Amino acid sequence: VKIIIIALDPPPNVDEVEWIENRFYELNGLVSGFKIGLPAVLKNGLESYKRIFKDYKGLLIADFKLADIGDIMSMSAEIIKSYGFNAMIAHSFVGYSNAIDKLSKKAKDLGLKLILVVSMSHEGSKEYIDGHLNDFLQIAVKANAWGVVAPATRVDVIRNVRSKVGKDIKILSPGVGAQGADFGSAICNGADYEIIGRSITGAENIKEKATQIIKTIEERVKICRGLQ
Ligand code: BMP
Repeated sequence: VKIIIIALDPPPNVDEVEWIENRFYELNGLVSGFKIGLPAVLKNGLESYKRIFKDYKGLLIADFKLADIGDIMSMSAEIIKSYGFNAMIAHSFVGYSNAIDKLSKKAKDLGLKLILVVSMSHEGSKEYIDGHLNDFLQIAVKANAWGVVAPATRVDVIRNVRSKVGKDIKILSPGVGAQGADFGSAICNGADYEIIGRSITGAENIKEKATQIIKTIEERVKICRGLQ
């Protein structure tokens, strides 16, 4: 079972396209999918990524964290689709009416998976975002979201999300590795996927590092699920 999604965020001072292409070829058979964020596209646009990911059958997530009125997010969704993505991430704090409702309908029409941020992995998530977790989860359920993002750095939040959304919504969880949470901790607490960036993409031997981390996760999950 593939359980990780690679966050492709090229560091400064590299050729973004080459950096991504190299990591895609190294990792593509090992992982569930890839997530592309703003650092990858702000300089060079999306054109080259369309070529790199052409024919890729895994998850290809556009992580531009859309947060706008519904009509404008829907325009972005059309462009996201046209570049070959099959999933996109939006913030839920914009609310349902004339925002996520429209985006959700557009996602359905386009065949794009909609993933909503309901909590975040950094400290500041506790300042405002986490106080609205229940509201955001209601939006995710109403919008028929394919998935939600919840933090590996606070596994109590993942447990809470899982207890409220049931099994139907995927939980994608960043925060393991570079941000300090243990590999496997998110899945052990109810997440479906761990999103991993720098601890794999910054390694000297990317493939070896990914293989090692996946093994660590699998072993930890076996133990926490009581299969060993
Ligand atoms: P890393 O493993 O390098 O910390 O990468 C985590 C990835 O997850 C980054 O692409 C970041 O944008 C994303 N992310 C996050 O870290 N926390 C969140 O709450 C939501 C995210 O999308």
